Amino acid sequence: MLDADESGALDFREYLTGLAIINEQGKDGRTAALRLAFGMFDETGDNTLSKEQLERVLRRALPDLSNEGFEALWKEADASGDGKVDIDEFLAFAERHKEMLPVFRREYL
Ligand SMILES: [Ca+2]
Ligand SMILES: [Ca+2]
Repeated sequence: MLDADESGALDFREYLTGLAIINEQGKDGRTAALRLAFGMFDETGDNTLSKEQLERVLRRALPDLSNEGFEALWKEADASGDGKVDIDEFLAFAERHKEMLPVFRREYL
């Protein structure tokens, strides 16, 4: 199933540290850090996030997320509907869901 290895956890912590920093900055700062985060999430290096990769990220941020809730977020994130989330889709999704930043921070930092 999900490839929950140790390097994935470390990457996520780095991502959260980045989020904590960018939360105090404007959109440009968030965009730069979110690009870095996207690169860490994209373990396969093909510049897209699979559904499984995004689900792992969102479930750590939102432990109570239901399957239906995740499906709704996934459909929103994958705006083009091609089954992958590219960097532009990821940035747009993150900008619409800034409420997740304090959730990440409270749970993991
Ligand atoms: Ca990928
Ligand atoms: Ca897409």
